[in-house]
Amino acid sequence: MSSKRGIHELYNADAERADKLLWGRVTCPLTRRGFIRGSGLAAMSAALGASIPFAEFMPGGLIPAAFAQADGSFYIPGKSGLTVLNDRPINAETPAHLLDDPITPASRLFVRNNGIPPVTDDIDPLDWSIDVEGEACDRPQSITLRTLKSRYRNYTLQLQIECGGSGRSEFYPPATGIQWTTGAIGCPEWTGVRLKDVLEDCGITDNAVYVAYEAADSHLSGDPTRQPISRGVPVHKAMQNESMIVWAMNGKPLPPLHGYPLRMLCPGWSGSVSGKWLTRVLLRDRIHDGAKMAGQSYRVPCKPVAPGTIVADQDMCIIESMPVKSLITFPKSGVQHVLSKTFNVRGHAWAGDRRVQKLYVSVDFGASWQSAKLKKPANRLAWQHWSAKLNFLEAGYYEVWARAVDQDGKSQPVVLPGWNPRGYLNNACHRIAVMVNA
Ligand SMILES: Nc1nc2c(c(=O)[nH]1)N[C@H]1C(S)=C(S)[C@@H](COP(=O)(O)O)O[C@H]1N2
Ligand SMILES: [Mo]
Repeated sequence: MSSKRGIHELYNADAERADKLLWGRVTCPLTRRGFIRGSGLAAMSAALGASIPFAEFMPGGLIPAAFAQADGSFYIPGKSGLTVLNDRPINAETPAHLLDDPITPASRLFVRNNGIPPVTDDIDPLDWSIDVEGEACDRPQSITLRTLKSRYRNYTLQLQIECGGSGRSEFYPPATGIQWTTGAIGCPEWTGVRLKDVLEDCGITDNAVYVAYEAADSHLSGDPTRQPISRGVPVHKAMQNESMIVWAMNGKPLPPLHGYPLRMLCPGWSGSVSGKWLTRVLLRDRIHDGAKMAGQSYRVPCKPVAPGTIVADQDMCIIESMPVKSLITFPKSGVQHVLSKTFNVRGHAWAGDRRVQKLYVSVDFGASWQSAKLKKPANRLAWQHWSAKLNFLEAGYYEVWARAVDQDGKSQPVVLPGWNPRGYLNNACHRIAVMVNA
């Protein structure tokens, strides 16, 4: 069902098609010369993290050497092991077993791009500026990264970011959009300033309703008047201590694919509200009406519907907090295990805006559950680590299932949650296969 494919597979099947899908590169049938320009070139540059002076001579149908590993597989520079999804530009997710680190390294954070990222290899990041303005702003200002760093208190927090569509591939009838499995989630450590400190400094007024971002990436159509995405959050979410403007991830400048040099971060909500390559912060006196705010984008039916129902736009409500979820990150699904030994299993759990209260595991397809050890988060809105020791009574095929319950008593569903037209918010239990040998 899934249209997901490793990029190497994509190139093997049809290199020219792969080229076209990923970079919009067209190969001339006579000369075998590839033509890459405009947005495709920008996409490849963004993936490489540098401009390509001799791009006009680059042959078509070749995996750029920087993307090809010694074993013949493909990776996005700095993204070894991620699954590249069949879409343009780069979108990639992380297999569950590669999310085992307590703090997600940059190399293992999923990538979700709605447009073509800006090429930023030549900029001086400290000169990058954002305009803070809008109907609900008394003192509009243009603020450079240099000023952000010095004028406001700096904070470092570990915060989860998850795409609203993570898990989409499991819905039936299928939903259009990137066919994420479980890997559009990560929890790095971020450094920046509180959004609320900036908003207060810029004179946020009582009529403020929404805080939104605009960014430097460009629309896939190439039309400079269109934005790929411009979303936001209600003021109460923007004013939380964990809503930030950040310039660093895990102690290093943001990687180009993750918004270098500045991004907004409103953790716990759909990742789409965390604008990368930030250029403007808008204080709106209404619900923001930027790209991908209206229609069916990042919305679910206000009332549950039967699978396959066509829902009118006015009956769709904006997604806010993500639901309770968990992952089994160790061992990898398909592991072989010796019956006499104890089986150690672990992972993370998170619950959008809320805390995770309990984590249960099952080895009998959910007939019975036992409590796992669950740690506190490093700080509010960071995922929580869990672990359990299990024993099996006889050899055979097992599945280990994990199920988290949040502070409000809401549990992950064992099967799928309510169907919705765009396939958001799938928080079904994660499971792994285990072969127990005598
Ligand atoms: N400017 C801009 N910001 C953006 C996006 C984008 O395409 N452009 N994608 C959004 C979506 S849908 C998600 S899920 C997250 C993904 O963040 P990441 O790529 O750093 O993991 O960024 C969000 N911010
Ligand atoms: Mo997303």
